[in-house]
Amino acid sequence: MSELKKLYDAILDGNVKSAVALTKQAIAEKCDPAEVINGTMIPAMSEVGRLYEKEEYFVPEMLLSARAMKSALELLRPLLANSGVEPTGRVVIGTVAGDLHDIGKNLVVSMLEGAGFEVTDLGIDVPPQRFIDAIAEKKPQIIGMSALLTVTMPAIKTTIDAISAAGLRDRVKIMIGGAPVTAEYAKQIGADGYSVNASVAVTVAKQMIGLEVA
Ligand code: B1M
Repeated sequence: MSELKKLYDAILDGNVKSAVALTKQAIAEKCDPAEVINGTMIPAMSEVGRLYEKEEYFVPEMLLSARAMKSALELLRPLLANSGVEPTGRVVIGTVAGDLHDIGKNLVVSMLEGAGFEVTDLGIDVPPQRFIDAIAEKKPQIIGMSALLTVTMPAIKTTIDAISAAGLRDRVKIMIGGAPVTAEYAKQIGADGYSVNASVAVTVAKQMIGLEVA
């Protein structure tokens, strides 16, 4: 499909309307959904991440691109499920108990989905038991936790301790993030990794499951 470059640009520009129209066209033309995602959409989101790291894009641009990516992905996801394409990896993510902030976490979700991860988003104010139940149910390789308040940061440790007490700690890698969180804090409370932003989260997640990082 000659319009794939336009789809790439639509995601880069955060143009939801164009991204949806072009994806519908690709589906109508029977393009391979995996090829559209891997060859066009993921590279577009990688470019968004690169521009963000170079400070040429900022959070608003990243949010718009993430929204365009998500809208296009929603159209392709049912086709992918039927074509037997394996996800890059599985992640269960949530904002910890007591914390209602989800803008950053949602960006992390979109970037991970953009990189081909299957993400289960538990939402906000997630108690430890829901993470534990999701490990049993979804069998993720990675648990992601977000906290935006200094008063909710300890809930990350409480959740890690609860996962350990449930005997599930060795089944998952744990990545944490959020404005007050640091790499040092991650080490201190026994998380496996920390990410400063949504684009680095993809790199950290890939490293956690032993994938090569470009
Ligand atoms: Co609140 N809030 N807020 N707030 N809020 C902050 C965080 C605050 C710093 C504002 C301030 O005082 N300057 C302050 C926290 C102070 C502190 O504890 N150190 C604060 C406060 C105090 C509060 C309330 C207590 C206010 C009140 O009611 N008195 C209250 C608490 C509610 C609760 O959670 N229980 C509250 C409420 C709210 C709103 C509901 C109004 C709203 C949230 C809406 C929503 O999320 N749907 C809100 C907002 C919008 C903010 C600010 C303004 C913006 C947060 C944001 O979305 N940033 C924020 C001030 C600020 O940060 N400048 C503030 C943009 C987002 C893209 O960045 O979330 O950092 P961020 O995510 C980044 C990285 O951190 C990282 O990647 C993301 C993308 O690059 N990341 C991860 C995040 N999670 C990750 C997980 C990972 C990896 C990376 O792996 C799993």
